[in-house]
Amino acid sequence: MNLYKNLKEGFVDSKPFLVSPNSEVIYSYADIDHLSGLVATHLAERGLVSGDRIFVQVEKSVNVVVLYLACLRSGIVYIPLNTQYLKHELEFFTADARPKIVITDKERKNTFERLTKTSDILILDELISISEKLKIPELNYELDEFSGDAAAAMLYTSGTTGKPKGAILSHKNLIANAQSLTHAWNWSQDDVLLHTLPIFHVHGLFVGLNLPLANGSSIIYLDKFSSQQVVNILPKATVFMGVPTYYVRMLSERALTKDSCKSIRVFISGSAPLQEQTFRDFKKKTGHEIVERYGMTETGMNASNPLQGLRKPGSVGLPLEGVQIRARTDSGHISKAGEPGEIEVKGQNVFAGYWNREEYRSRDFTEDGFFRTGDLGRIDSEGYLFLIGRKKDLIISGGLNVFPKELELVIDSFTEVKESAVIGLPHPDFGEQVVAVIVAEETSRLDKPMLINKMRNKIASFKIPKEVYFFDELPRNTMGKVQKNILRKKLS
Ligand code: MLC
Ligand code: AMP
Repeated sequence: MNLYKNLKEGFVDSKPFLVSPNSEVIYSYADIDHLSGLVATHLAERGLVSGDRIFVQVEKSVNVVVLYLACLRSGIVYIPLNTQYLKHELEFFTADARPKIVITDKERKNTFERLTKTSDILILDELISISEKLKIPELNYELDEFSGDAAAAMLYTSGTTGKPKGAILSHKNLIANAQSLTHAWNWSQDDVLLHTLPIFHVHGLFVGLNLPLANGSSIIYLDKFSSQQVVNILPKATVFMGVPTYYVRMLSERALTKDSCKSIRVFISGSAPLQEQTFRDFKKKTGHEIVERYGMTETGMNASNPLQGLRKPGSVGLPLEGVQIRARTDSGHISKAGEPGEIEVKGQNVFAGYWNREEYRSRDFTEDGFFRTGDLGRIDSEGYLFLIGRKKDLIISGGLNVFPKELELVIDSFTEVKESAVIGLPHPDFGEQVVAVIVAEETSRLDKPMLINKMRNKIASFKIPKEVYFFDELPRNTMGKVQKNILRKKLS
């Protein structure tokens, strides 16, 4: 089994694969197949073999897509990293994953040189241009077969301990997800996806790339999301997908009208809760009901509202083909219809476990093989899943995950701070915003700008608190645990 081989069955050689915003064809399917073959050959000549791990921290470009495909076809484990991650964060990933090669941009080369002495560090654009010079006839490159369980990619997701964990996604997992989504969203060769998401997360990488690839459809490829640009380009596309913040921002564009959305077959939202108000406002303005779906790094996509049939506002829909979803109450039994509980999922899409954490398997999975998601929800009598909260202490800001524990560890390391609590509060643009509550040492003169400044060179900027409050003490329960619900109530 090889995801690339599987995707390739959908390729239509003469068709445009990547298209620029002004409709120029960047790569046809034949081009991308040839070029990714050359890069795979070049990586093999450099000594990379299937199972080797490769770090990729680069700005979004067409070259990253080529690299991703080259890795898939040769079995190299692709590990994308958010471009906002700084040295302090990368230090952990490098030590944990021990990649054979780091692929990065010129500007980041120095950082990695200081972090690792054992990994080769290559500049993406140089790698691609050297590979292009190989001029090896494309048919010389054979596609390898692997076990379906072989790792295709590893994506870091943080945890309640504050330490990130590498979720290993196999070729089988990614194939299963591309197939179930093709079916659920009726994807076809005629589709044109307007792609504006970053490609270092599940959403933009696996949903946004694998689905068009599996179906030979085209992608209008933008380096980043801009509501104005998106609304202008919508008439050239048939599908748009994004996090709820994208839809909130698009709603403020005057050019977003029923007419500008005429060619769109489906708008898809995920990665964070879509407010019912956004769903309704969008329908009023465009005539379209956004299809909300539910996924996560460890599982890919699990559920989606249907294309045909009722799309329930506030619900993330029905289980995708081949995915089982259930809820488990606090007392440990499987929830009845409507009864809230922790969401558990099982299917070919679900990962096998975290990198180097086999000992936690029994905590992460149930005895009968369901993954415990840490999300709280209820399933109604018609099988629709409603997410109602999270068991895990997690903030999702503009579709990006921030784990409070990680920030609390950073803040508490400052000598001016006695203790801290980080919480999420509603935000009109990002859905949730990061807020820090600080108990400062008595003699310290710490204020918000000083704190932010100190955090700036330690953590990615999207994690930096948007608000900071100073308290004399934190509310605690009788067990000594900080009562974040009280803080949330007080500050909202
Ligand atoms: C950027 N900033 C954010 C932020 N994004 N702050 C909080 N939350 C965010 N999401 C900060 C930057 O650090 C910077 O701060 C300032 O905002 C401006 O940066 P920018 O890059 O110009 O921002 P912008 O382009 O407006 O980006 C916002 C965004 C982007 C919403 C377009 O964050 C985005 O594309 N989010 C999508 C993330 C995603 O792909 N999630 C999928 C995860 S997969 P400063 O201080 O430096 O100025 C997953 C599974 C699933 O969850 O189910 O899909
Ligand atoms: P990540 O770890 O980045 O993959 O984020 C996964 C988490 O995002 C899930 O566990 C959910 O908490 C959340 N999520 C994804 N899709 C949705 C959605 N449609 N509504 C609410 N939360 C979502």
